[in-house]
Amino acid sequence: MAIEKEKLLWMFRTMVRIRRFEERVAREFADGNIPGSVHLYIGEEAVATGAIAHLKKEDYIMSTHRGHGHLIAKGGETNKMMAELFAKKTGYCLGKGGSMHIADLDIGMLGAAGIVGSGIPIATGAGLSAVLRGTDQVTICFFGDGASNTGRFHEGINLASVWHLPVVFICENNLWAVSVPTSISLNVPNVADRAVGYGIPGVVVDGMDVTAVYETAGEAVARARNGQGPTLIEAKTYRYRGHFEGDSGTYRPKEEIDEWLKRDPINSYQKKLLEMKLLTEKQAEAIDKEALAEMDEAVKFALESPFPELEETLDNVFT
Ligand SMILES: Cc1ncc(C[n+]2csc(CCOP(=O)(O)OP(=O)(O)O)c2C)c(N)n1
Repeated sequence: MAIEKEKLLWMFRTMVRIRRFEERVAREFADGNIPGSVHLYIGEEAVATGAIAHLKKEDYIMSTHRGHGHLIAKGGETNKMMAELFAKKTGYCLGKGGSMHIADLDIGMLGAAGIVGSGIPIATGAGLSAVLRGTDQVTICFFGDGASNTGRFHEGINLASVWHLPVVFICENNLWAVSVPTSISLNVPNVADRAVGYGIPGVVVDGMDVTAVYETAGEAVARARNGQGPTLIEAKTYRYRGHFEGDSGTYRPKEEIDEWLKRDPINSYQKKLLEMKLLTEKQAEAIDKEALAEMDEAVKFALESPFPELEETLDNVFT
């Protein structure tokens, strides 16, 4: 699949922006500016980027507790996301939701999801709604390897399969669900192997290679848009940080971490673009500088924004 230069550069810029956003969140969390819990996406940037690169604004994504990268790739605002993490009134949920409740319906981002696996049936529902309304909207559903061991995985994918819904299920297999390795939680080599039980295609892709993700997701999105039903993609990837900020991650072998660090999705993609002469070192530096400035601006916006007023505590609280 030939990829246009503009798209190739968008993917580079998007991955850099996600990385710089997450690094800044790590710093602000350590400085005590972010209450609650945050789960960072560093290392997994190629998955959201390569897949969402195929979506239109009106298409949907369903995210997870590790959702900042998904929102950025779908076109979300880093100012509003940072403000939400800082619990400020200008944030996506007016400062009351935090990292795991961010949604942006204007760009089809249906929401992060703190309950593991809960996004899977929601994505199936979004797919059903597109069919009932007669639109060609596609939904991409992101979830982890841990989520693939919940009942919601079976229920959501089975229904999407029997109703041929336009949903692409993408398992971000980073090998660990908190401290539980897939070697003791899965009795098949790949999560994608489970697709056979639903009669849909199951594909494994290198989640550290954004162009590989782009190609695999492209076929799945096209199938979904053409009424051919769902696909289960498993992107093999790795989270560089602990499960959440504050988790030292000592349960993971150092050799394993080192191996995956060598395959950094941004470094390897930058190298590829330089070799293809689609990017110069100078342009790469400029993109990085821009991303750093964007995150400075996001933090400034968050710091300068007010907290919600006490009288607003129960506004927009439904349950
Ligand atoms: C239903 C439910 N059970 C347990 C938890 C606690 N928990 C939060 S994240 C997580 C692991 C999720 O692993 P995975 O789906 O592989 O995603 P990853 O964190 O690796 O991105 C667990 C067990 C939860 N939030 N929801």
